[in-house]
Amino acid sequence: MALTKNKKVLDFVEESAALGQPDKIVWIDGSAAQIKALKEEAVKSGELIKLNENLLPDCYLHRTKVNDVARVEDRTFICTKNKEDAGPVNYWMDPKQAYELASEIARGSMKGRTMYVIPYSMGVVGSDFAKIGIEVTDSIYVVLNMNIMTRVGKQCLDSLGKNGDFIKGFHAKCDVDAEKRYIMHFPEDNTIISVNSAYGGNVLLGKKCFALRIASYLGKNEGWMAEHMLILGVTYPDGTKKYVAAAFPSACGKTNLAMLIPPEHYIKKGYKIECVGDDIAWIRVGDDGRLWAVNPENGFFGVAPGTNEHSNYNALQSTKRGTIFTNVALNTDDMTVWWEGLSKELPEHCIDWTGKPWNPEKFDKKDKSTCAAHPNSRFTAPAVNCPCVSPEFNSKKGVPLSAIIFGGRRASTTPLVYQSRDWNHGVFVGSAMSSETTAAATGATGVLRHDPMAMKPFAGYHMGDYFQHWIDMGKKVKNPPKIFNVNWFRQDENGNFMWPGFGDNMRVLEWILKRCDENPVDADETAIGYVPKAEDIDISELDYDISEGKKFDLNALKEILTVDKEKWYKEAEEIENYYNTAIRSRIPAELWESLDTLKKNCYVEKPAAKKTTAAKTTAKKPAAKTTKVATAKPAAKKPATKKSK
Ligand code: GTP
Ligand code: SPV
Ligand code: MN
Repeated sequence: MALTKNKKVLDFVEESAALGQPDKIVWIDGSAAQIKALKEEAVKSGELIKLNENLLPDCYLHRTKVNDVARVEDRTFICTKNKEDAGPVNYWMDPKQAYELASEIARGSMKGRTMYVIPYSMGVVGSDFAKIGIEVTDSIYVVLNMNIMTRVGKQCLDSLGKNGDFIKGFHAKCDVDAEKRYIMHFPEDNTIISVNSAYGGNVLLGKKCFALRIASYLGKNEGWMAEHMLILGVTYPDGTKKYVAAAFPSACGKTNLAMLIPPEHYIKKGYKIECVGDDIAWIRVGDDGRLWAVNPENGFFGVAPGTNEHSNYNALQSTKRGTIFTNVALNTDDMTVWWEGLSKELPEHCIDWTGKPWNPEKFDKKDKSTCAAHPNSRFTAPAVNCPCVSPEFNSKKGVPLSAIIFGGRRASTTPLVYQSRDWNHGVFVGSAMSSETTAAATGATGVLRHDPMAMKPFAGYHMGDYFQHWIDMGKKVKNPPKIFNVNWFRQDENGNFMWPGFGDNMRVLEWILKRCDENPVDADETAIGYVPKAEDIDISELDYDISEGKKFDLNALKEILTVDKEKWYKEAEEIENYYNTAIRSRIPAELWESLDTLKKNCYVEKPAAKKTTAAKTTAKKPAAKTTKVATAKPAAKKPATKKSK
């Protein structure tokens, strides 16, 4: 029975049913009894495997099809009326064509099945931040995951009232045919359509589709921000709390940083880290002129491989009850789960993520095809399970941000940490982010690619406009957070990580927050921004072997704090190339200015280099955008030569 009188909701459900033609429609009210019954049904059909009730109470394993294990960026579309509004780094489809294509694919695909109607809220129901979505789906897996990841149930419909608007989400598994898989976004219609997938980010429509792609578009129009960021709180020995948000690309350490356990001596002094969110932040300007952030989600959809007691105790604890595991291995000795990195010992009797018996003797760490768990296998765990979940997790007004941190996987060039000179320069630093690709999306891994603000796959509109929105937001905040960049992934010549990472990232966080103090700790001004004096990062009681016989020490720290001007000049040229060839238009003048400064700062005159200095150090921006920049600074650049399109 319908749970609402909201005509718009009823119409959407009716239209969806007319398309999918399910045998039955079930409204999800979010009650424990209903969820329990759905779990039982999914176990019966084999969609879920029940795990050991004593060791992992109320936990289940789900395996997806082997062609359906990650987000599919090349099949993810932004469908705006004007192609230019989707921008150059998104895939675009004409909305009319997209609706037709989706209808053709989904028509009748729910025959013989049930269509579930999931009313959910991103954000605490009834708070200023909260937005309601309705997802219809023919997958129980989706219902159960959405029930963990978002706030689901009748209260969401109640908060909509008779007339309220919501984000429409239509999901149909169809045949899980990769060739006909489409994840479509219609920001101008508040609509999302997903067909032929049954995996995480492609089908849990509240997450990336709504809370980032649609929400970033809403945020631009309404004056707030939707970002791919964790949010954490640091408690100091005197009880003071400070909050930071950090944007790292997928599988680059957000969940880990959000839940970190500080080194022993910090804990003894009384430091504590609390997790507000591990993936998404919605950010608004508060009455006090600061930026305030909430995590709109209600659970964690975290990367399983590499998660263990030592690397991320809090995440592991979060998975101990009420969790759904996707594509991890099943330990048949005790009906628990396993993944690479969970323990040093390999389980003797295990079924791999594809459902086949796994032979530990054939396991080769370097060969992903021998892995028991898929590299992008995940856990869906309720946030309440997390031992370090913040008391502010359910706060309606969110938490005030002292710092925003950008970061990525960079084997070289990018130092452990540096601070931008100001907000606009910080926006430049975010826009210039590159990171090595990971298993979170289909395609090659380990390839360096530009991923501005970790939003390349998630900005629901033109990337140049997105940069402009960041610049504009800076003008609205009286007390903006300071902006930093970190890199936990610097490698030595043999490919060893030079920084211990994980809990030890606390040492960098501490420096970052000291830079946000009224009387900030000193720093070196370099070509790229402020870099710590090595002595100001606490490396006491640190025991880390970079490689056999090479311990991490002050010299190693100095090494990963160095800024190599030559490398950075190349980096600047690369950023310029990215601006010019990938983004092309709508890039704010302020970013060109920062790029010019970077080039100038890093230019090292070589004996062989003749009188080309000026030409070399001036960013080549499209002519249309130059006027402002060219007159902005006395260090006048040569007029740009490149024509804008
Ligand atoms: P998404 O959920 O895809 O957005 O990923 P995420 O950004 O939350 O990444 P997560 O914290 O799950 O970490 C992904 C991978 O990076 C895991 O294999 C971690 O073990 C590894 N990792 C995280 N933090 C660090 C670190 O500080 N150093 C190193 N070397 N590896 C890390
Ligand atoms: C990411 O890839 O950034 C994720 C996983 O958080 S997914 O929900 O699949 O997008
Ligand atoms: Mn993510």
